[in-house]
Amino acid sequence: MDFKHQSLSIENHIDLYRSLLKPRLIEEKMLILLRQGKISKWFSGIGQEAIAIGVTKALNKEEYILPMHRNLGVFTERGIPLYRLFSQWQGKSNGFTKGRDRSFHFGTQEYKIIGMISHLGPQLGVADGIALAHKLKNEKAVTAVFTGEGGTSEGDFHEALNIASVWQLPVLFCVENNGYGLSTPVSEQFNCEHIADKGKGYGMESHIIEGNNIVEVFTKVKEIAEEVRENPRPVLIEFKTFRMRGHEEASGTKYVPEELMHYWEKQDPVENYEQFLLESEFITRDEISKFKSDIKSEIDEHLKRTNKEPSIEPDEKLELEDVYQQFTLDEHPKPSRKIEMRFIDAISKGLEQSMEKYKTMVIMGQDIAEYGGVFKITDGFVEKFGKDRVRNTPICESAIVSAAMGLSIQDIKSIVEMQFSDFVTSGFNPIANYLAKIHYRWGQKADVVIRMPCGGGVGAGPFHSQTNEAWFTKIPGLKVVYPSSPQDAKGLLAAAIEDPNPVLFFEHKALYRTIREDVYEDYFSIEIGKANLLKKGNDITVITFGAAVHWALEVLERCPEISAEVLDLRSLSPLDEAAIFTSVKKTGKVIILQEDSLFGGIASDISALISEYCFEYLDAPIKRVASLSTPIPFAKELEDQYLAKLKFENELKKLNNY
Ligand SMILES: Cc1ncc(C[n+]2csc(CCOP(=O)(O)OP(=O)(O)O)c2C)c(N)n1
Ligand SMILES: [Mg+2]
Repeated sequence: MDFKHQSLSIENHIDLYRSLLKPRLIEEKMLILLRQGKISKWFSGIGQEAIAIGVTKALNKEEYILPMHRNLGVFTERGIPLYRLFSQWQGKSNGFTKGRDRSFHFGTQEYKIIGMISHLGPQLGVADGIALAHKLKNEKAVTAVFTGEGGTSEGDFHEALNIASVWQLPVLFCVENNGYGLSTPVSEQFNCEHIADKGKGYGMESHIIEGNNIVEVFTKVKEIAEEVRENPRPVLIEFKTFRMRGHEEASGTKYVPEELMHYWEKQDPVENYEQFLLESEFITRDEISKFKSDIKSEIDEHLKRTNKEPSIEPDEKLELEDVYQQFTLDEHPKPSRKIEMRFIDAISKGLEQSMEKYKTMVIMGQDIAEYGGVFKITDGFVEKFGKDRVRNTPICESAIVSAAMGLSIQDIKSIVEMQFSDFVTSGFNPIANYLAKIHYRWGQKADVVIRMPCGGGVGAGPFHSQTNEAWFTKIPGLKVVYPSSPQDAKGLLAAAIEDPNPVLFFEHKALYRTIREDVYEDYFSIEIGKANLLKKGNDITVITFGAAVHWALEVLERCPEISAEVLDLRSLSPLDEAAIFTSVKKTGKVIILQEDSLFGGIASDISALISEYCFEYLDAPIKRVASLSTPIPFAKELEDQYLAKLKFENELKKLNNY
């Protein structure tokens, strides 16, 4: 290993060495604690420290780093007090997640570190979003994100690199190729010689760096970072290194051939550098001992502090409160003038007004720029707001949702348009695991609205007709809004955008051009979580939402003899339980109508809530009416049979006569 470099003074070398030593010594201590059962799991970075330290040193303190599970050096190099790290690993309240998530699964805005989620890949797209924010704000900054070579097999890697290249985002994609992903050797992970070779396929510059050589890592990454700050673009960097211990401590290294282990033992980044410093007479053995004992006393002192900290006292109320960021809607003068709008116009106008209100807000989606989106909702937006803010995306749902997360980390609101709500499956992972959980985990907001054009009755078959709200209503941390009228759509969309929490905003396609009403022309908002009593009655409560609201109203028009209340939920999470209970207690009979197929839909939970809290008031069994338990079919005859719409009248009459 060649550690000579003309740009480095002796002081620089010593500084690099001390930094390199710290994670090594902390780890050695942690391995002891692990054996004593004092910490839960440990992902060792022994042998790979030069990468985390070198990259972190090459960046400015205000530039974001997104580390992985072996990157202790990122945390130590950013100067996080050790007791806070120890508290985090021991699940104490002084850790970064108040005991809610383990090991390196946390971020901190204070130190500009955005920690991973277990799923690995989404980190890469989040880095895209952070870098996009720098680019939009004209800031000269790079963002570094880490992944292992195993993680590069995930679709997120491909999507994130592709987006970064198409948008020329200043991201350093740092791949630590340590030979194994758990027990899987690189030969079973990918079929090319170097990961760096993939850069070409993305139209991206790439480099191979000797990852165990701190001098090479630091000087090369510093040079690349300096260039990227001036000339923003993504760079793929493959660091060749090796994982010297098991994937985590329990999993061992039996599957690693001995000669490979021996080869890499000789490449140890700390020992080799130490040897070089001694041979160059930059440092003496006494100085090395002193550095080591200083670090060891720091570790011991901070451990004592962590150990003195009491264990967490569980507080259910606090846990529930932290799932969402608390907020109140902005006050606006109530507009007076209403004009007739179709559902689609209300959404389009609402989006436009929020784009005016939030000057940095970005909309991202497929074909939404010049083309105006497949439903023409953002038609004309490019002319008004420019292409920086109205962004066509490649077909990369997952990394775009992750990028929206990255924008939120940089305090920029964003809206992601799913072309059809059905396609959200391709972006499900970051929604369910990143956006939904991040506030609870470490208090970071995910200020993203995901627009979901959904629903059947349009003859579009199983992949363009689903109403998939139930996939999200069961995930704490998400809000789910589902308006049925233009006025609600406009007001709730404004509220969803004001809300710093992630909101899934369902827009039923069949309503876009069929439903019209007078809507406030100027900006206004409607609080999320409040149902709307559309029709008063005495005998039956009809609970529904979305297009089904119109199905119910149509039937009730035909059946004037039935005195029914119609409760339009508007928001499914949070759910207006109070409004549901009030109406059911008044009428004593309830029918819940949902467009989705029956099992596991929101109707089932509403039914459970009513039986639990209103049982004594009921005069009849609760009735759920939903679509057939098949995928939604294409042919009109089959779709009519599938949808709950035609079943509703009969079931309503039966319940009325009960
Ligand atoms: C989506 C997903 N699949 C599988 C896993 C389980 N898993 C966690 S880490 C890991 C190996 C990662 O290998 P690599 O990216 O090379 O990183 P390394 O551990 O070698 O640093 C696996 C399979 C996971 N966490 N997430
Ligand atoms: Mg690996």
